Amino acid sequence: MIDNHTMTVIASDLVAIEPYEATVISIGMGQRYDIVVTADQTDATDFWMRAIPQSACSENDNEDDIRGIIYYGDAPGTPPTSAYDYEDSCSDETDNIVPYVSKTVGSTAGATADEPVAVGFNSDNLFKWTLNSTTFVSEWEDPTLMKIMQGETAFETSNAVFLLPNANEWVYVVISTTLAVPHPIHLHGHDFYVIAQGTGTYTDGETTLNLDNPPRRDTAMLPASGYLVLAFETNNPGAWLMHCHIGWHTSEGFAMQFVEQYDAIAGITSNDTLTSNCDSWTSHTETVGIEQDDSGV
Ligand SMILES: [Cu+2]
Repeated sequence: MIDNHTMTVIASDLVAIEPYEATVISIGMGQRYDIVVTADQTDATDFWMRAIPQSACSENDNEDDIRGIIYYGDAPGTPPTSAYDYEDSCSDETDNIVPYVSKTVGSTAGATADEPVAVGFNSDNLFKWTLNSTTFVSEWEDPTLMKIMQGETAFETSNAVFLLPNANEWVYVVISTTLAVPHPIHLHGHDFYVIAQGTGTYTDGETTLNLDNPPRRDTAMLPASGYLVLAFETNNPGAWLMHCHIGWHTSEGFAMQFVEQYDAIAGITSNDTLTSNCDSWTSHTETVGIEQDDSGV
């Protein structure tokens, strides 16, 4: 928020939306908003811009002091302004977001990924997150794209691969949790459609899906003790990671990957670039002595 100013929000995660006015925006980790602010105030020349960690989903010893100064004129002074009221929740802006270019989601999915979230200790007594019972571990020395380029089709369970072989069909991803912890869910390779999001239990065929121009973005909140249903169309071949955007959750295995249109990937991937990137990484890890001691993401 910027004291005394109203923001016009024009894009969420770089997707243009019907502009809306806001004094406060709830931003989940990994989310981005584009805003327009008009410098039209006459009561003061210095204003606090505030980032306030919401206590419902974070802990921060400095929560009142994450601030900057917006000033009119040549030099900043100490702002006399005070903050807008806000609701301390971990909610998303979903209800405000209407993409400018309207798109409709297919009413039937060619594939559905059911991904319940859980947490616990693994056989090595390490604290791990799981999606559909799997804790993700990447193989730095043999990454998914490399396997695909070499024609390998058998992935380790811990690679947490969900295969989407068919082009141009709709995929629904149902992510749910019974734990009272919200998670910002981020997907690479697509602007996904947020077709359902709420607290409680998602029930196939009963929970209402919003297929008519829903928010389209790449990070959305899985509410605490709730569900998030995403959709995307398999129109972008690749190996795409989906993960929680809380860093230590990802480190603890909260990730999976979609291998989309396996047969089309090799034809659009430069083996030289991939090999040289991987070689550089391998020699860097050896030179610096980096050990992979977590999921590797
Ligand atoms: Cu998380």
